[in-house]
Amino acid sequence: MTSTALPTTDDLRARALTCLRNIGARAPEGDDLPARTPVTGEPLFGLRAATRADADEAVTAARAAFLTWRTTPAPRRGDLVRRLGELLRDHKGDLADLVTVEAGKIRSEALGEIQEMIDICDFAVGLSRQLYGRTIASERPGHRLAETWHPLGVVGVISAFNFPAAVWSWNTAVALVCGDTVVWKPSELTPLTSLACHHLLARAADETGAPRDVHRLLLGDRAVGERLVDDPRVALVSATGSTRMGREVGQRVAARLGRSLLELGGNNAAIVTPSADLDLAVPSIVFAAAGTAGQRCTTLRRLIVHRDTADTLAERLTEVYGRLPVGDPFDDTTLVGPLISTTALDAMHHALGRVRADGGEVLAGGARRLAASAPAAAYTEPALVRAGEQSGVVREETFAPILYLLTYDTLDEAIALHNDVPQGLSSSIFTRDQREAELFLSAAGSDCGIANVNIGTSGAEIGGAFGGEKDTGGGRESGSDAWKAYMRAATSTVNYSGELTLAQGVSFL
Ligand code: UN1
Repeated sequence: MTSTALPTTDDLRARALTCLRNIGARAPEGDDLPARTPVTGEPLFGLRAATRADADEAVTAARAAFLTWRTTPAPRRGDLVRRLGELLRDHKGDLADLVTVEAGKIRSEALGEIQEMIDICDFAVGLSRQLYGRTIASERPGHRLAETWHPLGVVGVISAFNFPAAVWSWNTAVALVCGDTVVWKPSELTPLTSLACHHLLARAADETGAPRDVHRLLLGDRAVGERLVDDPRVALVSATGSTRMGREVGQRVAARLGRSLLELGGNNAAIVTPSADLDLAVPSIVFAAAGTAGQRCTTLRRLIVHRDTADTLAERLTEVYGRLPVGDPFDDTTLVGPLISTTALDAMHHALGRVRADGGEVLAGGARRLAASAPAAAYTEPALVRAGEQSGVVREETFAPILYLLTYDTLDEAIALHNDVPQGLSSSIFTRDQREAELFLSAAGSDCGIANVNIGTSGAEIGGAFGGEKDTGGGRESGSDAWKAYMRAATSTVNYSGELTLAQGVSFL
């Protein structure tokens, strides 16, 4: 552990209350949903959990709000999101503190998460004046063919603990300017951050004259989420989490012919070629693999290194892994905060056990760091592992800081190895050879939704579309034209010729 002692649970409770008070959110009350902190692994407060009836009522309210929101001009809807962005700027420090208390992120990454929210608000405000449709050349004389994008309805957002605020904002800022209303079921592990976000949005709604019910929050367990998944009034379910969860959500929403947008597991890899600049690659790899204690969906989990470079790179990484400061995420010198729970730690140790059983070797890290003052907290050294050639564990996503090192001889082999996993979120290549980079980015290269060159797999900007293929679920959120998932297109043919001409040359009457 870093030299400073961990804060006490009482300190963390007081800190969370101060943040909520600064934001103006009401203090938590109730006893059926505990708010916890991974910093000490202990409970902070009891909260009141939503019931299934609350979920039904929230959808009814959001649906009613949709009927006025959908005809509010999009640039006026942008006013709400602009105000939200301003409030996020004003309360950046408080929100980041809540993220650190509840998700255990180090301060710099927690601030980065709030910045990501501010960025998407800016993006969405611009988007509110750019919801363009196309006109299409009609095959018939005196006809005009056009598409118009309309709001979709109520969007159910189900989000995960590891980005408790930013992933909500990607969905919500975009959905709101698109004219949708939102019901949010956050992770049970991060209720305080959700309360704060919801409160700021409600305040922005009051100040800009938007209906309060454009956004509803449901703090609750799986049963509450299932209500959103199965409710035919929820036009789109946008869910972030494990592949197992997403497979169930996707199937249930599809059974009622609803739409889903899934952002699920990743098993992200980077290829390091012989021409790579290792001074650039090493810090990029360590941030992507050990940052956020390995708990990003974009975390780097596999490093595919050319055989001639493998030993040098392993040595350099081992040296950095040996001095990564693990400990209190509020301490500015810490780079690796806690895992979310001891269950996550158990999963990590189980995976490392399988690596050893399959003939692999742990090159650095992997040991638990026990804090005497907080025995329930799950601190660990990130692990650097040389994986066995055929080890099945490498193909699975373990949501913890384990980086598997694999070697290759030809780039074709590296790309095949890269794509030989069920997931397809993020990827990168470190090379100074343009041919190698272009091949990796081509249709014969990475099969992921995100493919980078000379940068790690995590830490994407909001301007691009975010999401991945295969078991990652196929959804795209955030920037580019991801907004189209939150709207429906109507195609219109207008005949201004005074004559009936049928398409495809059909004659009738
Ligand atoms: C996630 O882990 O669910 O690219 C989202 C990144 C962040 C978002 C991660 N911008 O790592």
